[in-house]
Amino acid sequence: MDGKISWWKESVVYQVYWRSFRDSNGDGIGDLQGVIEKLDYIQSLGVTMLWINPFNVSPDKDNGYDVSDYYAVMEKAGTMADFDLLLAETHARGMKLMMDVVVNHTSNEHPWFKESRSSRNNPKRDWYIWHDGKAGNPANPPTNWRSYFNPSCWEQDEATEQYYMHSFAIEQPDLNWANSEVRNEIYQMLRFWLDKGVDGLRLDALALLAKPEHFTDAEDPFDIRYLTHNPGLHDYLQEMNREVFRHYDMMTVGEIAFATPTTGVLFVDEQREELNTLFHFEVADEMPVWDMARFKRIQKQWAEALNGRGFGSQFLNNHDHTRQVTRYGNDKTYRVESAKLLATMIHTLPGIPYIYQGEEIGMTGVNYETIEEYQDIAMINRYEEEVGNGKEPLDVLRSLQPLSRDNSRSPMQWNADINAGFGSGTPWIKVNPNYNEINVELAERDPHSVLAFYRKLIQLRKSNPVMVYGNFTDISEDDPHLYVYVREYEETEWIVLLNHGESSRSFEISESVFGGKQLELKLVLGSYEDTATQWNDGSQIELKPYEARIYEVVS
Ligand code: TEU
Ligand code: CA
Repeated sequence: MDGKISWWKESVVYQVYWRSFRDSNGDGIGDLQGVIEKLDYIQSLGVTMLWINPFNVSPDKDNGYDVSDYYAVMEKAGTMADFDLLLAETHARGMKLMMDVVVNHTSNEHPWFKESRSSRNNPKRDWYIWHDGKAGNPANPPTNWRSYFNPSCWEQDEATEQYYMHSFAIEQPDLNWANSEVRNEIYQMLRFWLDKGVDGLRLDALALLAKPEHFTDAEDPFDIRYLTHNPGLHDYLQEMNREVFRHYDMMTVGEIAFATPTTGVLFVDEQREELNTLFHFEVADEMPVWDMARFKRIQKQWAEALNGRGFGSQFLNNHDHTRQVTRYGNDKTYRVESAKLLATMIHTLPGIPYIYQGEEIGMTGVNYETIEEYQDIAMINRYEEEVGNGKEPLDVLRSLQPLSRDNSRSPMQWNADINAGFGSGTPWIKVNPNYNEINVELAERDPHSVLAFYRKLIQLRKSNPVMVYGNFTDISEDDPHLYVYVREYEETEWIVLLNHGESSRSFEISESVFGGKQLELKLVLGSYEDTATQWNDGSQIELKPYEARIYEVVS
């Protein structure tokens, strides 16, 4: 990896889903003051940047991803003064702040949309995507396309009889990026926040900005890839870079659904001047359960595609997925061990590591008993659709629970007090009943906790550029449980050994990989306590269940 050295590549990002983090005023909803209260804790982790989910004014149909005023703070979150204080206090602690901006769509209550829908010849009509019914028949939607959250991405509007497009909920109409007035409004809005001192932008649903060239039926409407990666997308991003990004010392990360290594590199190739980094979803959206062979293939292909050209990200879940230890580890017998193993992997693979709040104490997914306890619009709409199609309600509930987005949205578990220390009011979403055993206070008292291990991993990254800039070589090939790879940078060579399995396994480090030299290894970090610090006897390395080790090659 011979790309340039940049501060943002050295980031470790902590994602704060503020409404579930800490409620400062007892109304049951987390808020910006709550984040401020916990900034010392966040700083104590060693992370360099916070990603704050959307807090702009919003009717909150999709937890803030439906914005009705980009220039103000929603009441639940607090005030603009709270935001300014959060930014200042974050900076005062030597950390940076990344905002989450939603530019593919607005809320249907945004004044732009209200104008746009008011008549066919309103000056803002073209700011959204309006179409007649199929073959001129107002009774038929223009195409058979689905949205992420509904059976159709089209909603007919009474006033004008036309349909508007919404890639997500009905209350989230898509902006028309082909219209330069729209683009300029968005650029101006981004500058407003960057001028305040925001250091980074996480750009929501970017793959969807450009719409399909032809509005014709899809062969398989369930394969919604047609909503993404359409012609014109890269022109918009290059323009956004020229108009906004390059004028600030900032970091950008694009949420790029359905990016493959081949298409993904086009967003982050340093020569192309679009984005700094991206999230791809080949794991979190597309790999429902742990699959080592598949995961290795994904990592290898991305590392090859990005090598020397651009920079990626590492995460196993965000606020849209179930928690990683539940989905990809073992959240019962090996909760602590598997949480440490997954953490080691995310922090040692190439790319910027993202920690989703609560992951650092090994929080687990939830299982609410009834559909009424779920809050997520994606889950609720899908439930209604399937029950409406005649399926057994309980079967539908059971089938949707494992991947429900609410799995990661239950309140942060601070201690064993009421509501897990989240706040005094009844939380907007139920706490996970396991908060008596899994919480920050307990983790702080235990030197072998998941939390203590995260702190060590994060510190390592700060003093070892090999973790950021090192080359990546997988030396475990197709072993179904062991993942072993080498990172190499200048004179430093690290070997990472991970046993993603519930029995002990051994690995022989073939010396041919290291040019036939007699290996001597020094332990950098191990997830079990009793690991010898030196290894030089040439025998196999034996790893316990879910054990993770990082070695430095000394000779
Ligand atoms: O998610 C958009 C997205 O493209 C999906 O791939 C997402 O990963 C999916 O919901 C997983 O189940 C973003 C936000 O992260 C999400 O919270 C919003 O609901 C969505 O955009 C609409 O703004
Ligand atoms: Ca509150």
